[in-house]
Amino acid sequence: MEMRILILGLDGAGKTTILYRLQVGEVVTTIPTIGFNVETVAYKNLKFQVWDLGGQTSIRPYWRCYYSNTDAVIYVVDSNDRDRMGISKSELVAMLEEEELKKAILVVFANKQDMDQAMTPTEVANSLGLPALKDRKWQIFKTSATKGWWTR
Ligand SMILES: Nc1nc2c(ncn2[C@@H]2O[C@H](COP(=O)(O)OP(=O)(O)OP(=O)(O)O)[C@@H](O)[C@H]2O)c(=O)[nH]1
Ligand SMILES: [Mg+2]
Repeated sequence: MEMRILILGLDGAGKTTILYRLQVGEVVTTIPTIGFNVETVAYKNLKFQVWDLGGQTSIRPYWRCYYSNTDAVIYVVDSNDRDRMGISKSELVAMLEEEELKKAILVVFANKQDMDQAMTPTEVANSLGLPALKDRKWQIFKTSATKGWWTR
């Protein structure tokens, strides 16, 4: 059985870096994603079809074209981007209201934790309003896609 996973979040959050970290275990040089990247990631006897969508303002409206049959969403946040935490929250809230994603698991990556001024995962969770979510399983991880680690 193959699980379908979407990686969403604002532009520059680190989505593409995470996708290739997961797939090949390396940091790749990225350019802003126009459209999407999709890769198959195998882990033990599991197979994931992972979609990484572009996060720029003008292409966020297309996220919804990819929602159907999604098992999990990895929502990536640049933990240093305090000024846009509110925008990130509204995009997340709008996404979670979509009927097609009602059963999807939400995993938040508080990314770029290698930087000095990073908000803590608790601060990120609160800024995104995660504690107030109803009928949604969610989990937050602190990650550094470039350094290559993630932890609860
Ligand atoms: N310091 C640091 N930089 C990171 C980390 N993850 C990604 N970056 C950098 O952030 C920049 C943007 O990363 P991308 O993976 O292209 O971001 P994206 O979310 O795919 O952006 P869009 O495709 O525009 O939506 C790149 O220069 C990455 O190297 C991280 O954990 N720490
Ligand atoms: Mg990208």
